[in-house]
Amino acid sequence: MVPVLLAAFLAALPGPAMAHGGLSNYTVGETWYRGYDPSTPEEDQVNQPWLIQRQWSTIDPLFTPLSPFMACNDPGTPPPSSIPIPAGETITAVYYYWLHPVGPMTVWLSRCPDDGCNSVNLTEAKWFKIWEAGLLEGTLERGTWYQKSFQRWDGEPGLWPAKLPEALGSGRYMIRHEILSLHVGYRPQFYPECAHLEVKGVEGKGVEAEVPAEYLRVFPGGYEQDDASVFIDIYSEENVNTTTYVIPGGPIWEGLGLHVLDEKAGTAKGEYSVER
Ligand SMILES: [Cu+2]
Repeated sequence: MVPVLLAAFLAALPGPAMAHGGLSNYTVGETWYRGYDPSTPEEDQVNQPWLIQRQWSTIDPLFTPLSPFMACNDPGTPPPSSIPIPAGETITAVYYYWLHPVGPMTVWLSRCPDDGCNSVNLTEAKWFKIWEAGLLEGTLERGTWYQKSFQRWDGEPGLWPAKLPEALGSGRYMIRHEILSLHVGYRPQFYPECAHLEVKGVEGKGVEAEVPAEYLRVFPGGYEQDDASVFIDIYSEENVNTTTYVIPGGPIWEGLGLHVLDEKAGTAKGEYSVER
């Protein structure tokens, strides 16, 4: 496990000219963990001991929830390392130049076998949602989505903190952050990225004990092909006065001691710097 200092990231940041985006890296406390960067040569990253994120080859989105890469993006190749984190701790996902304002954001976990996450067949992995945020106030088109509060035009990172459940069992997990952008009618854009976690939590708690089956989803398949929250035109006449939005993927199960929506996107300045 090789935590990378902030300075090393700043040297390797992609330029602001990108239209789409993705999850660059993660912080836990004051430690930064470096993710994959599609704008850096693959051979400089894939087998590096610092890599804790599954590989994603482009900042472009997936345009259908039926994509075989819905779980962990394309190609989703597993990393050599994982992020050590206690149950109940907050992990912050770091995005650069995130510009889209509309659509839900969700965080999911999948428990891996005891020998780790590398052998997991991603299209069979079972995920449970631990965090979500959608429309905060107002109408679909003119209201405020959490995603908008996360949008940054100044090149500063957008920070997305999410707390792991307190009663999570010890073991290996994948964490999946998904942004769904809905700014084009009936043309959803999915931006999933996954990292590997080594969670220190409740000892001896097996995979089956974690979450009831009805809360588990598999990707692709986790969203219905005709899900009205996915295939939606926020600008349509029928939605002019719509002030509610159901986040796809089903509810969060709070049986793991999770209290949702008590955290807002952080600001970049100072909070996470290791060089104060
Ligand atoms: Cu985009």
